[in-house]
Amino acid sequence: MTRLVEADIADLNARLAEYDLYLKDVCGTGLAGIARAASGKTEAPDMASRVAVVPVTSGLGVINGFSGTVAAIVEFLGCRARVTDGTDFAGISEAVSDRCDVIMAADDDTFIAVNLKAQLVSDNSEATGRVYATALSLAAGGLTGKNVLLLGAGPVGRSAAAVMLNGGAALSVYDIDPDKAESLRRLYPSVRIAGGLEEALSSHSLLFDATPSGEFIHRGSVRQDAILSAPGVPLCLDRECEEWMRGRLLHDVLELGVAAMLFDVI
Ligand code: 2YC
Repeated sequence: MTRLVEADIADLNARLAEYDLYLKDVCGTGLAGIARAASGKTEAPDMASRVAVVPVTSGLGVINGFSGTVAAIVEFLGCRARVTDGTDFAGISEAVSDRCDVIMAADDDTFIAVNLKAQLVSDNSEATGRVYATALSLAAGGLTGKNVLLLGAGPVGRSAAAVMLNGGAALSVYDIDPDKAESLRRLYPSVRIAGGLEEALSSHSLLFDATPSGEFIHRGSVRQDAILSAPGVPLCLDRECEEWMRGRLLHDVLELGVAAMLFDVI
């Protein structure tokens, strides 16, 4: 996953309610509903769970606003959340002393949610692929027998592929690294490898972008009826195409992934 910068999440908290309504419009349910569907759980989530978000200073260090934004998303979803005063292991110690149920924390490579009591863990890349595939399925009225084009066969794309194939999709994959596309096909032999990007885009109305490339898809390349589920950061569409696809585009930089991680572990 691409490393966020402060500007990516600056006004995210203020837009949560509006984004939730947008998701309800596109998918028929909002952030919590999509995340609960993606968790595959039938029993009710424990909304009394208390969540601690622990800032991590390793590697490139803390991203201003990251922990606070994660906590705000968790609170929007209905659980109590706080950012620990301490960072790293001091923060973990504080979370346990405060009897928090769930710890959420991210270093440069891995972002996890851990339920200490239930001994459950959720990884952001796996959860993000799964929740965005669930959102595409909800927006499309199911994927059974439908052709879907997956752009990007990395960790998020691989997780999404599992869900979409399990949902009955006929999946084609395009990756600028042919070895990555080929390794996905070895994992899932029914997957077809798309030859060229433009031809693949013009022949698919269900699209999934899990690439870290930005603004490489333009309005002329996308079908009128296309729906795009795009966890990839930055967004794969140029500005004009993004506007044109409003109402048929699922994209954010943290919200759906954090929601999925929470409902995976509570
Ligand atoms: O503030 C902190 O605690 C930092 N250690 C957080 C670093 C997060 C790095 N990862 C990312 O920016 C992206 C996120 C979308 C989640 C996964 N990768």
